[in-house]
Amino acid sequence: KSKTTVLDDAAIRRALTRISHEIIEKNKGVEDLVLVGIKTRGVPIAQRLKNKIQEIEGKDLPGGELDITLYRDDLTPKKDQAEPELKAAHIKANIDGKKVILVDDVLYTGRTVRAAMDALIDLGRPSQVQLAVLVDRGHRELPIRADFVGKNVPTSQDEVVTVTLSETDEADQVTIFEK
Ligand code: 3GP
Ligand code: 5GP
Ligand code: MG
Repeated sequence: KSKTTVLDDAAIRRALTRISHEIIEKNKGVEDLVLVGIKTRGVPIAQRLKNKIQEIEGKDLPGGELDITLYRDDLTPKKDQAEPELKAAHIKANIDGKKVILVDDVLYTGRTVRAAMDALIDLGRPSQVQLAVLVDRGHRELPIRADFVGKNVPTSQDEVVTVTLSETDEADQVTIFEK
């Protein structure tokens, strides 16, 4: 099947550099920001943003990670659909009154982000939650949008977006192919 590259390593680097500048601009600095990556590939993306922001502003932001997994709700067997649920949260920073930036690789239905926001609100009371994603592939099922987007990639439901990163895979690349 044919695979199309939508972002190569240079394009990913440039997109994350731009998003770092946008985060700093939107927040008029980096005061009270906390970067939280959603596993698996949101975590290295959050780390790269953290490193870039450190380079630009000279400040080391607190970080954290959320593990959201697909959870089969046995209470509603009729609609056999997996709903994302929190598996684990590792956020050392106190998020009360902080501006939390959630980071993920792909934004699709929005259900993962909804579960992530639920988890955050259980952990404290952030003053704001923002969302940064490398790819927005559309098809939202909830009223969720990203504040920072690496690339909007219009897709059909039959297409799959593959994100590989040097930290977890062999190379930095975003490709799209038909299922
Ligand atoms: P990630 O944990 O690094 O984000 O969802 C589990 C993994 O499968 C994800 O990796 C994601 O990259 C990949 N994936 C590829 N296509 C899909 C898809 O259509 N839906 C979901 N939920 N994950 C997908
Ligand atoms: P959502 O909950 O918005 O439907 O999906 C978001 C999560 O599922 C992201 O963490 C992402 O990793 C994964 N995901 C959904 N669709 C895709 C896709 O087409 N490609 C990849 N790589 N991940 C996807
Ligand atoms: Mg992901």
